[in-house]
Amino acid sequence: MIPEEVTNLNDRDQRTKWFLEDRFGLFIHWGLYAIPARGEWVRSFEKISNQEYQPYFEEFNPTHYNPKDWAKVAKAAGQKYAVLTTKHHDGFCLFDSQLTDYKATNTLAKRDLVKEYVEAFREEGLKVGFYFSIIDWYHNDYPAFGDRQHPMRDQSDFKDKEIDFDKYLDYMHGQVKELLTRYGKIDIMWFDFSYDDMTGEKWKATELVKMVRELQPDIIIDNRLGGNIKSAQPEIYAGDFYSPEQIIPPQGILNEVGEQVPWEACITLNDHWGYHAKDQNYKSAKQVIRTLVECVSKNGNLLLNVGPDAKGIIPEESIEILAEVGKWMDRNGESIYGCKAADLPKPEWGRYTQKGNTLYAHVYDRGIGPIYFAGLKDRIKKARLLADGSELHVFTPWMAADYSDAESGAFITLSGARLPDEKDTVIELELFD
Ligand code: FHN
Repeated sequence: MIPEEVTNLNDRDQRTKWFLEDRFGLFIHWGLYAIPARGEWVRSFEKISNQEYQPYFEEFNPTHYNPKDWAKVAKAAGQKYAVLTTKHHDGFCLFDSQLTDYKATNTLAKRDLVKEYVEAFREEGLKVGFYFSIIDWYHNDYPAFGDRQHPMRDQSDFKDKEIDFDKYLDYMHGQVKELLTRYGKIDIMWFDFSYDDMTGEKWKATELVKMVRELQPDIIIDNRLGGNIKSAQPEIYAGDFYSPEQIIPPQGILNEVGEQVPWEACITLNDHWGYHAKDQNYKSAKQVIRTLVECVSKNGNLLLNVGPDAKGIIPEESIEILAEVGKWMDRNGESIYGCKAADLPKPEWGRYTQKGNTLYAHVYDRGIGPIYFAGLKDRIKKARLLADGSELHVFTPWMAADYSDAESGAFITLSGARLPDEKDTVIELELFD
């Protein structure tokens, strides 16, 4: 019998089935911080008080916000789910919370931006997730003085300020309840983030997660409430997936007894989560594709971020990159969706992903001569170029016969000196049972 305070790993496996199928999602960081346009941590980095930040609340009016456009961009990119910041650390609510006046419906926008996001993304067939900051720099009862990152962390007039943290937790839990009862079925709850002693039961995390699971039994939760998702018996609040950030783990994520742990790397398209007007350091579509392949080749997901501007528009650079990724996904998505690591060492020329008896060779380096598949001699039933379905032949050419271990390898010759797709040429290999 699994104690109530421990995650039931079989239940977790059931909850995350769709997540391991979908593999690719869109992260959206949007809020008042799009106006100063220096990233979502501007309040902390520049020690901006609530009063100094208030003009952005008064001004916020995203006249061009149309989440239907956002949903179409995500769908065309091959993304299957999205996660929107319903409230970031600045405490501003994009949803019509009844627990605060600090919300989008009280700005010139006069709209429940979360409601429109949920409806638009569902209409395009994408699953919807909520990012929710458990940190709140606006709330009167959130610890400020001496905190690691609060904008007022070294303001002396906050030093002896009395706070009622339980009152803050009632507010925080109450907003989670609003989000999970007002917008229909929600697929992901993306809490962010625990630090120092602000972790686990400090947030009353067991109570919070029990409420989440009662309200939305199928929802999946990230691991940022605290606890140890890599334990053999993780706390009930340790989450359903591990959430590396701005990094791809060296290999898949295993728990302490060697069992796979679902994981999702969250990565920015440039160097910022929230809109930053001067940040033009965008990754290429090739980098994004290869990052996605690397995640899947290690049993993981990719949550790729965009930061819309103060008008509600996703930057053109982001849209162009996502569109190019989408063109590749149109032809090669089978090598991503529902795939996982192959039981083969990483080849020199690229990476493998696998789904059942079908192996996908992601060839990045054309090299010279035939492509060599170590360990696959006599195992390949047929080979096709995934993008166009064209037949490829598996045979050992005369010049390859000298390979010392040619007995265990297979060879496929690609015509020409360059790869058909320099970003990632995928060869579909149907293996014998
Ligand atoms: O502080 C946040 C940050 O602004 C951003 O939301 C990332 C995305 O995962 N999470 C926190 C930093 O780890």
